[in-house]
Amino acid sequence: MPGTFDRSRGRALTREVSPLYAEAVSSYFNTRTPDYEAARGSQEAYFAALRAHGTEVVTLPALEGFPDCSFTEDTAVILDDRAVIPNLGHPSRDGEQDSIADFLADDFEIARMPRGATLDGGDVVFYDDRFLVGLSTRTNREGADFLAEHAKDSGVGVQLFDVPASTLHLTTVCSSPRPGTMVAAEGHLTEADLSFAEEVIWIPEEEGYAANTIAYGDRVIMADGYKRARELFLDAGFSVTSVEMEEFREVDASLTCLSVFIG
Ligand code: CIR
Repeated sequence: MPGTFDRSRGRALTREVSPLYAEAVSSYFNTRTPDYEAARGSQEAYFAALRAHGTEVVTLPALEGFPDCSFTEDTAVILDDRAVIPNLGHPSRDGEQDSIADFLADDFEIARMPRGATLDGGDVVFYDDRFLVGLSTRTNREGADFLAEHAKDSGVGVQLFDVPASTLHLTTVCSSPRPGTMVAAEGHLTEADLSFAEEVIWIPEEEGYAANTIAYGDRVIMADGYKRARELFLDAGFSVTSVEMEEFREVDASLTCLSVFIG
């Protein structure tokens, strides 16, 4: 339907964890050195969860010199037959998007951001008729405006949110698992922020990491180990698959970061 975000998840573009994973950017938890082998194991479990829900998982090799390269969500925003390719907001990550753009160029028209505009795909949450876009330490106004121009062509609106510097991305604190529904972490967003949604599942702040979900109809994939959030999803009529995410959380990454859906 024009003007409605397509939630189909036929193919996911992913990238192997970098052998330099121990050097991944980590601002908020940073309690120990991230472990490459453990992250690889979690990534395999994540791929298996996507495949179990019918997604074809396309995995590019790790990108030399980019410790965060497995977080492909940040490198492209897909809008119908167009891929918006941002300038990533962290200097150590800017450049990851080039090979993603090359890969996508076979199937998508590529729209590259002008210099000075920055955006991480992790600041874009897809809701039915709009993109929620976070203005954050990674995404600036020019980046959001560039995305908004392209979204307008597809009949999709953009609603901006201020993301405080203590939170990496907008997807760190919310997601939209099914039409009409938002999941959001308490203490980060307000009812007024999400007044457009028919239903909001509020996750208690101490389990806020679990507000980042990937869903297929009424089946939700969530991070493992968040008991209250799991109960809330079950109460809301979802069946639940969980994936161990601790090694990714260590570098501020959530479930959605590990893929960009491309069909
Ligand atoms: C970063 O700081 O850029 C990475 N360590 C984590 C990126 C997570 N990406 C995402 O939430 N979309």
